[in-house]
Amino acid sequence: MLENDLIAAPGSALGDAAVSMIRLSGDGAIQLAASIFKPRTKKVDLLRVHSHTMHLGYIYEQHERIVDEVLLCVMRAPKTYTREDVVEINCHGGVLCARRVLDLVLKKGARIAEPGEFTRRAFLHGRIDLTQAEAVLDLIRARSDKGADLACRQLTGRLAAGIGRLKGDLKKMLIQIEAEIDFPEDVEALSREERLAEISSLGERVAALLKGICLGRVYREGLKTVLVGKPNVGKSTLLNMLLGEERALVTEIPGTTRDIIEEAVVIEGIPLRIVDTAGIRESVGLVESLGIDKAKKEIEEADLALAMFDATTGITDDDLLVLDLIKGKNAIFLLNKSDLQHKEVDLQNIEGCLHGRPRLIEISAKLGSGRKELAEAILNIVGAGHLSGESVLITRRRHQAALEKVKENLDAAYLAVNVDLPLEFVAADLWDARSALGEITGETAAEDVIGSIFSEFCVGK
Ligand SMILES: Nc1nc2c(ncn2[C@@H]2O[C@H](COP(=O)(O)OP(=O)(O)OP(=O)(O)O)[C@@H](O)[C@H]2O)c(=O)[nH]1
Ligand SMILES: [Mg+2]
Repeated sequence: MLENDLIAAPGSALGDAAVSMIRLSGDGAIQLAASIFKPRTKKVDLLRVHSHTMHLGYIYEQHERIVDEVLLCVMRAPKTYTREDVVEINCHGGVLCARRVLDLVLKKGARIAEPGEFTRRAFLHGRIDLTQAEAVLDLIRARSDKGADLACRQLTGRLAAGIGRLKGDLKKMLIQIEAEIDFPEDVEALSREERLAEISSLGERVAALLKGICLGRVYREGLKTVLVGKPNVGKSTLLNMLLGEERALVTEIPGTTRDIIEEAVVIEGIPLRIVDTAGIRESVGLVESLGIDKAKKEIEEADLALAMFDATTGITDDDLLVLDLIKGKNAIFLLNKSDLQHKEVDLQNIEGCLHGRPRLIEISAKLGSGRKELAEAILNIVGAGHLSGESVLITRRRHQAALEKVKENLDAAYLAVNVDLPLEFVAADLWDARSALGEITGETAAEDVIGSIFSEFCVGK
């Protein structure tokens, strides 16, 4: 792959639409466009037009055959998405027009872009850092308003700036330490207390960033939430209620749901991926027990379990199986069918089993009652209540892993100062911390990490 060779790709999804866009970037983009473009106004010469201007005209093949009427935008390096010459050809919508224009530019010498290659070039040319490239991807894939807001914030460089400030402060500390090592006579040394205070204040800032991780990831990926309970307790009814449509089959026969059903729903701004599962019980037929095995696997992978109990039956042996399965998981307990008569002893029974757990929320999945209380419980679990509008949230495991490394290195540096190890040791830990920060923004990230980030992109971005 050459650094600036000419690439092309559809910039919009191919399908029936009013307008489709083909984007070109790299050396010769404007020359190629000029060779297939005939302006409506004779005076326009694409090779000379100002940067960031639009031009109406026709794309044509040899023998003057017109391929499409287009609005063509010329953007000259370096003020472009990729920092290369970029041409965007807005042609008529529909698969065919875009295909014909794309085929023509490929025939004229452009190469089809790899997924994420435009954004990769923006990164390689220093226009954006790795966190901003990731934000582009998150924005495209956002599942909720909040997720999109977070991605926008990250795109403007908020996270990058925060990391930059940490890096700057680390650098100041390192300069001081190196000076103390190299010129002990000329430099006034920091006291041990001063140095410890500096390191621990940095450590606190990193810890604060790490705190927001769970929530950031939830907004990006959705909270994986599994509906679990014995057969017939009303899991599928609850799924349908939350979705507002009859998605899952509901019958009065226990064992109705056999396979996993997963749907996305946004509750109070929190995106959930809700999974309906087969009812859990002992001794059943083969197909149902396969369903139960799948349910168990889903429970293991879930961020949150909504454990449902039936007010009309009270706690049974099957409920005990359910309680056992969700041991140690984030769970919310729902007492369903509260619209029906329930036996008083049963409620006490269930609460007896839940000691130390949050309270039981009474709902009626059938009538739709208890939704507000359930939403509140979910907000509480993800900690969204403590989120201020301005906070920077970490959304990726990659960032989390790097920040944890930074924290470890800072702790090691703290310890080294505390036990009066030579300053060289402290410096080594701080350098490691700095390099871990660089992994987040991309300066010190390994090539395969960068590659795997861009491989998530779609073609044309
Ligand atoms: N009265 C009342 N009936 C309910 C309520 N929720 C569910 N039901 C009824 O209970 C029966 C079972 O509901 P489902 O949603 O199929 O139960 P499930 O937990 O998905 O059952 P399986 O798929 O067999 O595990 C149906 O007849 C529902 O109409 C409720 O809140 N109140
Ligand atoms: Mg069901």
